[in-house]
Amino acid sequence: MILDVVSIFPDYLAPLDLSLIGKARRDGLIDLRVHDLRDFTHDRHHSVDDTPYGGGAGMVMKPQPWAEALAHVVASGAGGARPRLIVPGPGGVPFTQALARELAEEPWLAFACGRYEGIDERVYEYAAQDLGLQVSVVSLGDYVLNGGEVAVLAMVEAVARLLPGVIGNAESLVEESHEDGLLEYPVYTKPASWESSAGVTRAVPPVLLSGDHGAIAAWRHQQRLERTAARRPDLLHSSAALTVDDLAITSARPADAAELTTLQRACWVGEARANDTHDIPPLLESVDEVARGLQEWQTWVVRAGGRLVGSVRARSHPDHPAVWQIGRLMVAPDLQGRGLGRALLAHAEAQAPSGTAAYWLNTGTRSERNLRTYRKAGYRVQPGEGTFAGTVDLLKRRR
Ligand code: 6GU
Repeated sequence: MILDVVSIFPDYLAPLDLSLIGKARRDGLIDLRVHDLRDFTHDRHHSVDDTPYGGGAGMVMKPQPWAEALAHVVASGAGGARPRLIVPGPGGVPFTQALARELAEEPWLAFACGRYEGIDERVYEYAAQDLGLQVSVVSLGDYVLNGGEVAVLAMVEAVARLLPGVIGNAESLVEESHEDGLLEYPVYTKPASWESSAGVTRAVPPVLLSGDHGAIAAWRHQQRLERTAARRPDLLHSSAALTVDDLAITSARPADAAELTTLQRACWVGEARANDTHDIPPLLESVDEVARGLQEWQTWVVRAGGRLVGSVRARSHPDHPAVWQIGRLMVAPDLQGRGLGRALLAHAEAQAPSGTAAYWLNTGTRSERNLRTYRKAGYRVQPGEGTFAGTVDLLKRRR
């Protein structure tokens, strides 16, 4: 990968000669070239900045040195190749592991380190329109640095370590914070029992010494969840982090009626499409009607990060008490396919009273996805039309 960095402080990038990144450079995996912006000035004072039009504090970087520097970088490319241009700045899109992975796929990156109040806006237009570069303004986070150099150090390290051969053990790239939406678990090494100078002895969590790999994996997963909840609760809301094991199924409360109404509408739109009708109660019910349903059925809900993401309800059949009716099985559209629906269904079955002989379900004749799920769970479609027009009933014997 080719990396060009333009800065008024080229020495700032010296740390990139160290450690794994320095070795990658020596191994030829990274070709890093640092350019001094002042080499592209033509006045006696090598000035790169001037006062802002429209007034205001600070100085703005002039367009001419930047245009020349970027043109110089682009001219070094063979056969029409162009770098992707990254401009570090607090006003950019967030730099994330996902963006690092994206940038690691690029053959050539150029970084333009701004200082002061920023670079004249026309430089961005020039880079995009005249030089034909894809330009991305990228921020490390919600705080302000004096210039882009420190950000480039961070971004180059995050990107370079993803390149094949830079890190010896590719597995260590996988088991990492931010690779799958959760923070990393705590780690320990020898000695198993360690006494600090103050005379306090601290032991490694016993499970890590147990040799029980299943128990260790479960403990680590739990630690990751607790850590993420404590330090980065925002990450738990992202569906990437969610698995069925992390979610508790609880009884619905009357106050859930409004959210349930929203969720069931979202979930039954697909049913309306598949069955070519809007005449489906869960699609049309008002909040009051959903609230009444909560009185007539036992209803369970699943929340993820405060958000209601799934539900199911059940009751003994009013005329056939040995039949346990299950209905309104729903999972938020963005979280389907993770086993949440199957877990809710199993929960509803497990709540059946002891006299139950069979579980009963009902779904649209053409609701292929539901039918597949229910068949897999052991339900069989009953002959003839179901309890409601355009539906089929399904039954599963209780074992
Ligand atoms: Cl990328 N640059 C500057 N100057 N300040 C920042 C930043 C970048 N990210 C956060 N603050």
